[in-house]
Amino acid sequence: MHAPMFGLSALAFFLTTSWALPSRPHAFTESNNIYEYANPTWIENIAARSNGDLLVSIIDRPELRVIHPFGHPPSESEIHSFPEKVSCFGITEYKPDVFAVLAGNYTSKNGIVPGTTSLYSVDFNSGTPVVSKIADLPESEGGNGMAALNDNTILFADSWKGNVVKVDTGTGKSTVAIEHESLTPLSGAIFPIGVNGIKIRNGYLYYSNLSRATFNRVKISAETAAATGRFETLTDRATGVDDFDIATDGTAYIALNTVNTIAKLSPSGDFGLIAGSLNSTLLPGPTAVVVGRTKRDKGVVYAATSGGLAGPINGTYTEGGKVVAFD
Ligand SMILES: *[C@@H]1O[C@H](CO)[C@@H](O)[C@H](O)[C@H]1NC(C)=O
Ligand SMILES: *[C@@H]1O[C@H](CO)[C@@H](O)[C@H](O)[C@H]1NC(C)=O
Ligand SMILES: *[C@@H]1O[C@H](CO)[C@@H](O)[C@H](O)[C@H]1NC(C)=O
Ligand SMILES: CC(=O)N[C@H]1CO[C@H](CO)[C@@H](O)[C@@H]1O
Repeated sequence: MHAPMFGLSALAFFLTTSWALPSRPHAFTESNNIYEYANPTWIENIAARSNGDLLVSIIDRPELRVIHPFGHPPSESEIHSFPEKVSCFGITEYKPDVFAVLAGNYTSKNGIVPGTTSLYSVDFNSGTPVVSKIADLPESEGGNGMAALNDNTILFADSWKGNVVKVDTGTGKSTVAIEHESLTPLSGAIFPIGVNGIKIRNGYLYYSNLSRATFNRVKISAETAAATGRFETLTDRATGVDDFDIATDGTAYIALNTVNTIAKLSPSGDFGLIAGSLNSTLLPGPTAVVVGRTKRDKGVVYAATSGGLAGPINGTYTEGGKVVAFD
């Protein structure tokens, strides 16, 4: 139960054989690498559009980009660059084909500049993406993962303060929605990052906490996002945990950034490593995960990586951030 479910070579075999199945024609290239950027490029977050395009945010440049995974070969381009910012963080869809994106000033050398994060809207409905600012967030230290409570309310994780903030997309007003010890950074941690990724499923807010190595959930109000139940830690073995996604069957796929691995937490509570390993170059520094949402990529889990910038493979190897698909 605690051990990896299968090793790297078994996974590679699984990937190459499953890609060749006729039920999934032309969906992907033979390789499980969908797209790899130049080194250095830290992909921070990933979200899927309803047409299958993958939106990725870059943390070492203030860019939101798009990868077309079904192309031959897959291609990518820039959606928007935020010249008034240094980095891009979380992405979440809050209305059909309208995404919220966080951008602010973060560098791996100096960390976050408190109060520099802003929330933007990126609307794809007219064909050409229309970018507008929803709100500046001067009271937050910085924003990270995001989830939409409804089409007028966005929640984001302030990883450094260790709370969850809600933003009214109409007025731009932001207020702290959830505070609890399990959201806070552990004092003395190497990375003082508390709540990291967040997702809302079946009335629960699921959240990871990097410095505490936990994956947690709490029942929240559908109107106010206030916690209405007890805070449950589902696993405290999520070393290096970053962002995650939850499939329709309730399985959570969780990026373990510093150990170069993707873990899986089943609805029954079984936790195991499913892809990558500490010294493998399959997934250097996975940061976020998204489950495919079209017919063509049903059952596919995409992982985005930092290229190992926070912790090079065997202490030396880094590469450009990439998006990898597995089944
Ligand atoms: C944030 O970064 C932008 C773009 O580099 C810069 O113009 C701005 O002064 C920075 N703000 C702070 C408070 O560091
Ligand atoms: C990974 O690499 C490190 C540094 O080279 C080494 O100490 C460690 O034993 C390796 N671990 C595994 C599981 O191969
Ligand atoms: C580190 O890993 C990279 C990628 O697998 C490999 O090319 C390199 O030889 C390794 N270096 C050491 C010192 O193990
Ligand atoms: C591993 C770890 O830090 N676990 C902590 C998770 O958060 C709860 C508080 O909600 C602590 O009690 C655990 O020690």
